[in-house]
This record gives sequence, C-alpha cells and structure tokens, in this order.
Amino acid sequence: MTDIVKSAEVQRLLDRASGVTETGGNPRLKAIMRDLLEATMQIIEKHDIDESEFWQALKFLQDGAGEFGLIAPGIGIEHFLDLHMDAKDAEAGQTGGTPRTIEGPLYVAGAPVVDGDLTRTNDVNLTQDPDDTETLTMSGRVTGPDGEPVQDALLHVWHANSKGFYSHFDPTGEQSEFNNRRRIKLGPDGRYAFRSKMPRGYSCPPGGATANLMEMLGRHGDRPAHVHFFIEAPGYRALTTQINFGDDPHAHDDFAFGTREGLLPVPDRSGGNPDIQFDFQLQKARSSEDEAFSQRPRAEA
Ligand code: MBD
Ligand code: FE
Repeated sequence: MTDIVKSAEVQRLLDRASGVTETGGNPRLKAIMRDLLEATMQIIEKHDIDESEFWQALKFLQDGAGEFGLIAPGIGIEHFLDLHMDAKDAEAGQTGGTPRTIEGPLYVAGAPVVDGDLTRTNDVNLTQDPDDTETLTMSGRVTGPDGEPVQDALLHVWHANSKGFYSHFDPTGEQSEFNNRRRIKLGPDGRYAFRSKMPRGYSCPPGGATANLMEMLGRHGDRPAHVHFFIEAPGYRALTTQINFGDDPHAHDDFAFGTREGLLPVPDRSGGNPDIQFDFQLQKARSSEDEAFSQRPRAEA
C-alpha cells in the first residue's frame, strides 16, 4: 500500500526530476541522478523516514561538507572504489603487483622534488620540522611485472607527524609547509631510501562531522600509523597505495579501511629505530591514461 516508488506517478516524477525527458544536459549525469533519486526514495520508503529525520540528515551533510573527504573513507566508500577498480582489472586481466589502496583526503600537490637516485645521494629526509620521536627509515625497490627495475620513477610520499597531524592540515599550526611530504626522483635502478620521523596513527577531529557520525554508528575514528605513496613512471601504471604499520594496535581495525594484505609490514626495530624494507611492483601501462593519477580535486600549496 505504501510502496509507491514503482508507481507510474513516482516513475514519471523521477523521469522529470532527473531531466531524462529533456534533450539538454548530460546524459550520464541524468541516468545516475535518476538512479540516485530512486534509491533514496526506496530508502525513505523502506525505513519510513519522516520529515524531521530527512531535514536533520540534510543539515548534517550541509554542516559536515568540509569533512566529506574524511567521511568517504570512514564509511567505506573510498575502499569500495578500490574494490570496484580491482574487480574491473581482474575482468580485464590487468592484475598483479603491489595492491592499490585509498589515497585519503590529505595529499597536497606541489611537494618539493628531491634527488633520490641512490648512485648520487644517500640521504633523503622527509622531515624538516623538529619532532621528538624515533627516526623511521624505509627503503626498497620499484620494479615492473618481470622484476625489472623501473627507471626514473617519481615516488610521492606523505605522512603524519608523531602527533598524528599532517602538514597543511595541522590544527595546531605548528608544521611548516610540506613537512613529511616529498616527491622523490628515483634513478635508473628503481631503488629508493628515505628517513623521516615516525608517524602516529590519525584520529578524526573530535567534535567534527566524521567523529560524530562514527560515535552514532558505535565505531571509532582511528587509523593505524601509515605512510602514503603515489608512484608514477614512464611506461608504467600509476599506483596509489600506502603501508600501514603491522604492529600498530589499529593495524587490523582501520576506521578508513585502507589496510590491505600485502601492505602491512612490521618494522624491524632490532637496530633501535623502526626500519621498513618494502618493494613496490608496478603494472605496465596499457595507455597513457594508465600512467596518470585520477582527476580527484586535491589541495595545492
Ligand atoms: C588519513 O590520514 C587517511 O590516510 C585517511 C584515508 C583518512 C583520514 C586520515
Ligand atoms: Fe593518511
């Protein structure tokens, strides 16, 4: 009796509201909008959502708009995009190599490019600000599908400081621009090595939209300590990934669902400070599009 979404009247409403009965506009957007509206109506119907709830939900989205980039990983949608891309890759036979995982909202374009060709340099340091914590060292190789060294790769690295804050987004205002952010230009052997200050896991800003939502869902808003990477190199498919510290208490309980099998190295602390040896394997690019990162809007500095 109250299941009216499939009625002729509501279906006509959906056609008109999404513009599919008009000649102008963007056909793809129209089709997506129609399905989005219909799914929303079905949820309203299924859960008998009333006016108060609907407008309160809109107010939550309005007030929380500044945190959409954080809500998206928090509710698992950013991870789902990875799973969707993985499934398409599997169907196309484009598999293998280091798994992709979420970019997250805290990349900043324009980080300093530093020489990381290990035949010329042996000290790449990401941390320019004082940070009273252990030094992290990380090194390894970037190879292709056959284990061949990837030449002239650009390794973008970014991570939090020991308080769990990222430069450019630090609420304390204490970090200088691009602290713990670099683009490392590798040499012909594909080897990389850098040092920085050990990051702490990220937590959602207290009192913000994401933290409030997590609380209402009975969840926490914490991530394990982690280091983000973009890798780009001529002839290879661009990779967005991150390593999460395998010995962090949240290693298997990441609020953003960014941890994946194969991306959870446990640091070697036998030398006193944490050291991670980690090799990246890239896929070959099948087109120039493969070599580029997504067109996601990003912060710039
Ligand atoms: C982060 O540092 C992060 O990487 C993600 C995905 C979400 C919030 C904070
Ligand atoms: Fe992060």
